[in-house]
Amino acid sequence: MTRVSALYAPIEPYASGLLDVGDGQRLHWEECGNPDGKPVIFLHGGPGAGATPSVRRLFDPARYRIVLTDQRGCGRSRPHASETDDLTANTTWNLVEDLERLRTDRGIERWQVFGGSWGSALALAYAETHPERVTELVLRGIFTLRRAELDFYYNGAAGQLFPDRYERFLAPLGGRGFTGDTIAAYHDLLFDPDPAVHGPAAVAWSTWEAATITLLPDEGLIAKFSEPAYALAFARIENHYFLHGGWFSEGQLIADAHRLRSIPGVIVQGRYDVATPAVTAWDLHRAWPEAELQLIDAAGHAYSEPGITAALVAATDRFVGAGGWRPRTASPAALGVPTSPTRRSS
Ligand code: STX
Repeated sequence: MTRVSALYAPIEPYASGLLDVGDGQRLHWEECGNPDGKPVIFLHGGPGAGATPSVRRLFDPARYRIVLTDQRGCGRSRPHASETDDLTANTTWNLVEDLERLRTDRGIERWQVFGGSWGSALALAYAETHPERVTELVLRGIFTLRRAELDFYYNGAAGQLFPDRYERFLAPLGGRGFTGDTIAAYHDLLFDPDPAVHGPAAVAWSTWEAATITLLPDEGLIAKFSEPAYALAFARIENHYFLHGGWFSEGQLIADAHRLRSIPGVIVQGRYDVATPAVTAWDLHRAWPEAELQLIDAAGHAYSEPGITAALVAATDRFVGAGGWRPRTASPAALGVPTSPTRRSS
């Protein structure tokens, strides 16, 4: 039977729970697919976006043991960042430790690490810290939180491509005349105790992202990101991480990419990604040439972009299917050749 979508059929978890990771934090996790399959951990974006049921479908459920978790403060993890403004125990390095706790708690020796956007940053931070625990890396929409990346998206450049949406993003800061650092200015609004201040700011912050991460507008995504509690947790967590540069030294994730060299990797990047422009994927590829870079010509940022979904599923299929498969080394010159994700049948 030929599948119309590149995604596998929807599935439900066979196990789930809340893991106490200390600091008063409980992390929601779930497992689906095949309990005896190849382990993979899915790392969601934002940070603060939570894992959605549709991402289960990126992996062959007959061959993968698929682990999803909601990172601290979001999704079904508790406390939810819409209910607390104390994010002191919510940093990249807390999340890296949480992944080790979850891995050992689930009895997993090594796992594939799959992450998009912020999830790619967390995947890199985790793999550079614990490379021996990572069987492969599948990364999408590469984000490393360098100052230029944050400035591009939040301080004007992306606003030149989306002037209508950027004006709405600037509205809580006084409108188009605003000239400071939007990340710092938004921090004051998002952590203001008055719901009349933090509520509209959270929706403006979150809908800027929802409106700019797809190549074509996705009204359903914008509506989801406008929901007040979702928007507040998402905006607070993202802002907190970006204000602190992810607790990375400038350029750290790419400078330390030499630690990944023995890990098979695939990097999937949309050509028209406005949130995490392709230069970061390119810089990562330069630092880690053994990984295969696939630049998808007709795609923005989101994993739901058709060409991106197909490339990601092809990557997870390859890593689970062919024993001994190794990525080809893509030279920059070879990347002039467009990648054509193949339609497969099942
Ligand atoms: N945030 C980038 C990020 O991680 C600046 C991200 N952007 N959109 C997403 O994640 C979702 C696809 C999870 C909505």
